[in-house]
Amino acid sequence: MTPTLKSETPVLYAAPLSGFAYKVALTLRLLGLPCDLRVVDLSVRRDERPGSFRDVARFDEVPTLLIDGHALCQSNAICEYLARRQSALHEGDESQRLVVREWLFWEAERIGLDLAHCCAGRDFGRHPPEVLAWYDMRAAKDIERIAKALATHRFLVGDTVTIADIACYAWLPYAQAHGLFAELPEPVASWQARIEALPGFATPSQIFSGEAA
Ligand SMILES: N[C@@H](CCC(=O)N[C@@H](CS)C(=O)NCC(=O)O)C(=O)O
Repeated sequence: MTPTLKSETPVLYAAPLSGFAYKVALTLRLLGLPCDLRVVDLSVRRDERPGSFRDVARFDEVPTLLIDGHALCQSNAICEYLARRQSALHEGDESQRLVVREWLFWEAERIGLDLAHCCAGRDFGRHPPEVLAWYDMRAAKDIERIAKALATHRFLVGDTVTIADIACYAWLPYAQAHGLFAELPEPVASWQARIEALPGFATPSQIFSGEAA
């Protein structure tokens, strides 16, 4: 499939259990950008997935977003593109922009590994218990890191929500659905509530059931 042109509705290839895909779907919603959500069945072998997805998914992964003639992959790269395109969900000055990027790279290295595996380990039951415990321990440290950053301001980079917050938040509802981090420490609990009160916010189940369309 040819990536969508500027005038066309973006197409988002996603999967309901993917916090990475949810991150992009949520960012689109917060930016008020409708998308055509196409669910990819990740239980199907990679080489047997629809050609329309395989043709555009550079890493064979969701999320992949077709927008403005591009086929974009990697959730944080996609969020950066969307924030720049819409001039929203990012901080104004250069030093804050750089801090947003630092958080995006930190998220990819930590939450995108730790919380993602806490969830995948429970969803698919393929992680040995000691491996799951290791991810749980690291995820708890990630929450501590977020708590430290929020000690002095309302969001991770100042008092305005940015894609850094959305990136670091996206796996949290999935972990909580598994009973993890149900009792978040302050100030993380208030930060979560602030994100969930943003106009356009929708939960993973609202997005993937079509309830939030
Ligand atoms: N670093 C990527 C991670 C994306 C990723 O790992 N997606 C998983 C689903 S959570 C996937 O599509 N895996 C391909 C497969 O299961 O075959 C991002 O941030 O977008």
